[in-house]
Amino acid sequence: MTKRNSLLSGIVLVLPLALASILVLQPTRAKGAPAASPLEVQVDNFTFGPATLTVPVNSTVTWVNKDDLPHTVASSDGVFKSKALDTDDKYSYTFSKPGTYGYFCSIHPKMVGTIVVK
Ligand SMILES: [Cu+2]
Repeated sequence: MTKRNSLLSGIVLVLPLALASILVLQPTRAKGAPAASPLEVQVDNFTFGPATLTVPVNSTVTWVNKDDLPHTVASSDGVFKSKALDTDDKYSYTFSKPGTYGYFCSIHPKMVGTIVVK
């Protein structure tokens, strides 16, 4: 009886600590260094960089326009399309299916890029 009670009180003591450490550790991790490979495509000097980005399924890719004139991000087969992005504007799309997604800038169609989703 006594043994069981002390085991129970042990659990009662440890459980809140475990929960607290989860709560404390989560934000710390989120605040820490960005993910090893930021899923970001920089639009600069009429170029998408990297031109080809490979990401896991369910990744959200963000395009950032670093050029001083507008660009768009338009999927070749109409899966996604941004509005015209001014300088420092961002556009994000989440890829929920594997595949190869070619895209271009509808203002400057020679600007092309590819997202490979695996
Ligand atoms: Cu453009």
